[in-house]
Amino acid sequence: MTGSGRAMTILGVGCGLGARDGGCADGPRALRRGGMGERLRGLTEDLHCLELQAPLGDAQTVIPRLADHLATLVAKECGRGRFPIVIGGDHSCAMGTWAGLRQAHGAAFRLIWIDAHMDLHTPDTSPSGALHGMPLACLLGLGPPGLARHPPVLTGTEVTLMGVRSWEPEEEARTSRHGIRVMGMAELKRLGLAAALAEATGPGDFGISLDLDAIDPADAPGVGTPAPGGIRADELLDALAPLLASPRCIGLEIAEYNPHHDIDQRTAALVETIVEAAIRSSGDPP
Ligand code: HAR
Ligand code: MN
Ligand code: MN
Ligand code: MN
Repeated sequence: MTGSGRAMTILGVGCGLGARDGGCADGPRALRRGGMGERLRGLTEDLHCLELQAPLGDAQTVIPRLADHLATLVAKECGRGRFPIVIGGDHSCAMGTWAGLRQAHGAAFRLIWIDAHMDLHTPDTSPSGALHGMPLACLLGLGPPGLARHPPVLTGTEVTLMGVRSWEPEEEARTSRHGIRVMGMAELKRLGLAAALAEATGPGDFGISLDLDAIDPADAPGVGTPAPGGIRADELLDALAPLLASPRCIGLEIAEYNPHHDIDQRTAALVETIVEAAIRSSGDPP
């Protein structure tokens, strides 16, 4: 099957400075060396692949700059009518991805944040100081200068957190304070993933930020902070494919792929399958 209607750009972000285990810096490169780009190019006439590599330096200096750079690139690709797929790297890339989409996309959009964690820390509440525990807070305008997005990229009521099962009390307090909808594993099981996703997207435009640690470690072992009891990969793929096919979907981010923990390329294959779903489904005219 060839011939996709939607032009796409994959932006790899080789940065692990936001995580304690920085191995996800090698994620985009490992996927490229595994031949993902060539295989995907066989599915579509119009796929571009870009790769950013974090320069040497400390997280506090490098990550804000990288986020600004990524935001500019994402906005540029969107402005050219291309669908952006950002592949991390640790989840701090989200500060750039969604800032760029906010810049480029005229209308409001909802964000579905699929993650075992809430990523709602600020430096004063974080137990680890790791910046990949903070990107959602930064998008809401919280956190230190340089990291907090001003004006905020999103308001809490535009965000749904899905699959969370590991958080600190200060993060939970922020979900209430900002009106963030939280769907934990029990609720996902009760509603079913497809219905939960439909509720999260609402009737308008939406983006998807997928932290691979939301998926059960049995299906996605290649992450730095695995959390047992996650979403099964098959269910996620089934529920996600129709969303990726929707013209209302404005962007996709897949973060935290850590090739050093992968087993039999299981996680790499999953990343590729998700991107492939986005490409295959894009044959429908908008
Ligand atoms: N909440 C913990 C912290 O901030 C664990 C963070 C792990 N974060 C991620 N992001 N993998 O999704 O220290
Ligand atoms: Mn995350
Ligand atoms: Mn996570
Ligand atoms: Mn739109």
